[in-house]
Amino acid sequence: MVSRMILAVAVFVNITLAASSFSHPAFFMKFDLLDSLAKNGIEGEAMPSYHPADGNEDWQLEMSETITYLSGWQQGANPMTYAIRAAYLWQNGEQYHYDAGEDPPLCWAPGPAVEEGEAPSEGEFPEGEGESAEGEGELPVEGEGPTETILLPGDVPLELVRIPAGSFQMGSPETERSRDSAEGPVHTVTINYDFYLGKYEVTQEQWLAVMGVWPGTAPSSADGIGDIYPAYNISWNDAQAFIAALNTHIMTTGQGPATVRLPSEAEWEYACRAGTQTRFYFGDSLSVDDACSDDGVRSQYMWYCGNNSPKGSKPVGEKLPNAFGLHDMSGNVYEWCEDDWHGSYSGAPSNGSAWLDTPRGAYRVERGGFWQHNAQYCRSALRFSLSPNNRSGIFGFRLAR
Ligand SMILES: [Ca+2]
Ligand SMILES: [Ca+2]
Repeated sequence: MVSRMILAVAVFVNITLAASSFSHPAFFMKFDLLDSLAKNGIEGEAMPSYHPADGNEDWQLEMSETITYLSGWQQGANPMTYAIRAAYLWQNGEQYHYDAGEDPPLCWAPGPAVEEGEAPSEGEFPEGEGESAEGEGELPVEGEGPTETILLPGDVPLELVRIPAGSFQMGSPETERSRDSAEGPVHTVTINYDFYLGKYEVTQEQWLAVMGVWPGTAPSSADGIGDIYPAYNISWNDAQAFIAALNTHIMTTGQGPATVRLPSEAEWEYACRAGTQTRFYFGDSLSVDDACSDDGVRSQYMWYCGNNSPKGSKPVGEKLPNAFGLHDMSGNVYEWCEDDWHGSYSGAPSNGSAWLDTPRGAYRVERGGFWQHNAQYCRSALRFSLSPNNRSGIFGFRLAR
C-alpha cells in the first residue's frame, strides 16, 4: 500500500503542477504549502465547521474523501485553498478540529476532533441526531438507529445503519467458553466517530446491480441462490473491486462522498456487539453445547449448523437483528474486514482504525461465522484469517461508510 506520506507528496506535486496553469499571477509562485495554509479561508465567506471534503462529518479526512475533493478542485468545482487544506489535514493525521478564532482564519487544524468550547452545534451532526462520543461506555439505545440508503444502478437499494460513537472491550476473556487465543488480549477500543454499516450482508441482487457479473463461480442452489441471498464466492479483492465500482457510481450520481469501504475489524466487532460483552449479541447461550444444539434463542438470531436445513446461505434479514438493527452479523456468510490478519491483539490500534501492515500482509480478517458452523464459531469475538484471493461459498461481505 502506498504510504500516506508518499501519496501526500504526490497530491501536493499534483496541486503545484495544476496550479501553475492558472492565469492569476499568484499561482505562478512556487507553492509554499504551509504559507498557503495560513490563508485557507475564503474572504467574505462563512467557514463551515466541517471541512467540505469531510462528507461523513467525522472529523477525519479519509483518503477517498481527499482524493474526491481534489478531483473536484481540478475540475473547478472546489476552491483551491480548501483543496490544499484537505490534502494537508489528511497528510497530518487522522483527526482535525475547527478553530474559528484564528486570524487569518486557520479554521481546520490537525488535532483532536472536539475541544471544549469548539464543539459544533447538535444540528450540524448528520441527520440532526446529535449522538456523539459523550455516551461512551454506555449501552446503546435498543432498536434501530438512523439509516441511509444508497441507490445502486437500476435503483436497487442498499441500506446502511448509523452506528454511534462509543467504546467497548474488543476480544474475549480467557474465561469465555470456546474462545480462541487469537481473540486476546482483551483491549479497550474507542471509536470517536459515528459511521454507517450495512444493515445486511451485500446481496446477490446488489452485487449484480453494481458489477453485472460474478467474479468466479456464480451462486447456485447448492449454497443458496436468489436476489436477497447474500453474495458469496467473493474474495477480499473482489469486494474491493465492488467498492471501487460503487464509489464511482456514488460520485457520478451525486449520492454524497465516495467513502464506501469495508469495515475495520474493530468497527465490525463494535457493531456486532452493539453494547453487549456477552458471547453473542443475544447473550451467553451457555445452557447447551457449542456445536449445533439450540437453546431456542440461537436459532432466532443466526443461521448456523443448528438450523441450516436445507443447507446453504439464507435470505438476509430473516433472523432478529442486534441492538443496532444489524442482521446476520453472526452466521449466514462470513464477512470480510479491511484488516490484515494478526494472530493476537498485542499492538492493535485502539481507535477503530483498520490494522494494516506495510506492505500488506498475506491474510485478511473474516468475521461472524457462517451457516454451517458450530455455534462457537459464530461468537462476536471469533476471528478467521484468509488469503485475499480466496473465493468460497461461505465468504461474503458487508459495507461500511
Ligand atoms: Ca471523513
Ligand atoms: Ca454474517
